[in-house]
Amino acid sequence: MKKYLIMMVVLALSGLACSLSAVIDTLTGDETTAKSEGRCGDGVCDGPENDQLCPQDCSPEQAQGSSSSQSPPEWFTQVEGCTMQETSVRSEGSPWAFDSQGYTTELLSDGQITCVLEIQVCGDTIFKQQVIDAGDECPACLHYSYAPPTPVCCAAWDEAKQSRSPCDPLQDADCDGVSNDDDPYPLDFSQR
Ligand SMILES: [Ca+2]
Ligand SMILES: [Ca+2]
Repeated sequence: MKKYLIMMVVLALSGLACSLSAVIDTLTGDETTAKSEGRCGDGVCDGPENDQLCPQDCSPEQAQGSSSSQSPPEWFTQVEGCTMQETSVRSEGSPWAFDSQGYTTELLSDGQITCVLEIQVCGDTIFKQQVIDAGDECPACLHYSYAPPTPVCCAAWDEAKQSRSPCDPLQDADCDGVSNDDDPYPLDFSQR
C-alpha cells in the first residue's frame, strides 16, 4: 500500500514537472516580451540574480531607465593618453558667509562659523558648506578626509561637463546618483 502511494506521488510530481516545462516552453516561445532565459542579460531579474551579480537585469536604475551608471565614471579611470591630475581639497571653519560658488558674502554674526569643504577638480571647484554655532563641531562629511586626493582624467571630466553624460560632474562628481551637496563622499563612486 505504502509503495503504491509513493508511486502515485512520483507520478503526480513528474506530471507536474511536465506541465511546468510546458508552461515555461510557452513563455520562452514568446519573442515579443522580456522573458527569463536563466542568464544575466535577459532583461529579467530572477533566480540567483541580484543587483550585485547581475546589475544589468536587477538594478532599480536599469528598470527605471535612469542614466546613472553601474561603474565609476571614466574620468576616474586611467586611460591611455590621458594625463591624470590629482584633486586637491581643503576644509576650514570660517567666520564668513559664502555663496554657492564659494565667494565670501558677509561676516557671520558672532557665535557662528561656516564649515567649508572645497575640492579642486581639473580647474573646477566643488564647494560645500554648512553654518554651525561656534561651540559645535563641523559635520564629519565636511572634513577633507572625505574627499581624499583622487586622480582624474581632465579630458574626460571636461567632456562630461559639455555632454552631461553619463552625468554632470559639476553636480555629481562621482556620478553615483547623489549630488555633490548630499554626497558625503563626493569623489567616491562606491560610497554615498
Ligand atoms: Ca555623488
Ligand atoms: Ca559618492
